Amino acid sequence: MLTKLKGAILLATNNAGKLIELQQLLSELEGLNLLTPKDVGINLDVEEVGHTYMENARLKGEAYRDVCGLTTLADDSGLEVDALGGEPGIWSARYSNQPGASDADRRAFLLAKLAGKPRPWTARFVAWVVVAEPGEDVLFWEGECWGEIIPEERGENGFGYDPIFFFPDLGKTMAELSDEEKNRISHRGNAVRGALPALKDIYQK
Ligand code: ITT
Repeated sequence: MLTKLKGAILLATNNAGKLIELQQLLSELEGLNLLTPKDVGINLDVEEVGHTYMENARLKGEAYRDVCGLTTLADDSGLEVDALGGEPGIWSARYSNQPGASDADRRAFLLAKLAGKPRPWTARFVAWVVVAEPGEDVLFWEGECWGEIIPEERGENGFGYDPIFFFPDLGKTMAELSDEEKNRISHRGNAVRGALPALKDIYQK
């Protein structure tokens, strides 16, 4: 159901793939102006020094909120592979042995670590979404989805580890899903759907 809302929310991410997904997931809040860091002229590189997704999501949400003075939504997320004891986890964006690594480099690094380990390589994606409103306590939601890592890349959509994250029930990787299909089952989709009622409350005040 569409809800007419007035106001603006800053989507505090430098990750273009995440940004597109957040824009789609929040589009049901009709009338809400979804702003990017570029729209408000902010270029922040928040140091992710937290020990949990929750802490890092809070660091990002509060930093952007404090600079722009707008209600801000941030996401901290990652991939956890059971055979690697939950790695890369909060290090997912930095999982590599080379500076300036790309998403493809990180996927190759992960697969090299898994080589020789018995399959299936079960894994989950996790997302923590925060909403940081000026003058209010920060609100949090968590979302997850389960699948397995496969050794060959499949699909062109999405970003990050999507081409090697496989859903056995669907017979597809995350990168073989359309944006809508991914959002319906993804960790980020699940977390953002949790946040929608609170966002409606905030903007209907
Ligand atoms: P921001 O902090 O600016 O939002 P980031 O990419 O650095 O961007 P994170 O610190 O939360 O964000 O790192 C999340 C990483 O986890 C991301 O860079 C991907 O490598 C991986 N990841 C998270 N969600 C994913 C998804 O939906 N599909 C594929 N990989 C994902």
